[in-house]
Amino acid sequence: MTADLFADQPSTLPARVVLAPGALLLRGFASTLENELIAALHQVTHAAPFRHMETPGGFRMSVAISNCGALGWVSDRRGYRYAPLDPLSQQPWPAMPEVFAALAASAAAQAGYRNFVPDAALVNRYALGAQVSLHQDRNEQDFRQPIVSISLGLPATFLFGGEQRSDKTRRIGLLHGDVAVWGGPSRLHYHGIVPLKAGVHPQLGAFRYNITLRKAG
Ligand code: MD6
Ligand code: FE
Repeated sequence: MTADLFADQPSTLPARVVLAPGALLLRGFASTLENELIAALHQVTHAAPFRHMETPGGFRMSVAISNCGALGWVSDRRGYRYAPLDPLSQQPWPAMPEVFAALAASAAAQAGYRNFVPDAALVNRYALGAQVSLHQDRNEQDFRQPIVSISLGLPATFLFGGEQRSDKTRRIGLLHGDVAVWGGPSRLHYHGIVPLKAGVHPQLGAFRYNITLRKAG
């Protein structure tokens, strides 16, 4: 039956999902660029290897991170912030690959945010069990600027809440090639990622990667 043949195809999911006013999920928006994105991801993380940062509270983050662009998001006992140098190498972060910036600008435009020019791309790597607990993204200078988030590799469940940590959360599956654009009235909404389930992705193995692009400075 036709319905069964196509039941697992992303094309049966809605192409655009409004998560909240200002927050839009573009299903498969990165799919045609997957090879370029994966090559750029490997290039960046070869130059600035994944590492587990320490939280201000002294915990080791389960997600491994890297960055590229003029600014990189870092965490240590002093807090969360953007820094121009990789604390491991004391060198500038690798340049932002053109494919990251171009995809981010085009996704942002789809959601109505024009002229988005990211200066920071945080690369997250999730292994089995890695998670990000509910948080707000508030280390950037200008909350009028959106955030663009690209999902690659294994699927994950995204939690999306409201302005208060205690607000009810919605669960959304994020798949390889999905792009979320996030800003405006929901820019400071709480969100997180539930612990990654086991799996093997044909190109990316046992991991989920997320590239989050921002105009941080
Ligand atoms: C992740 N993402 O998808 C974690 N933050 O791995 C985030 O924390 C996030 O996807 C702000 C906007 C979009 C995001
Ligand atoms: Fe976030």
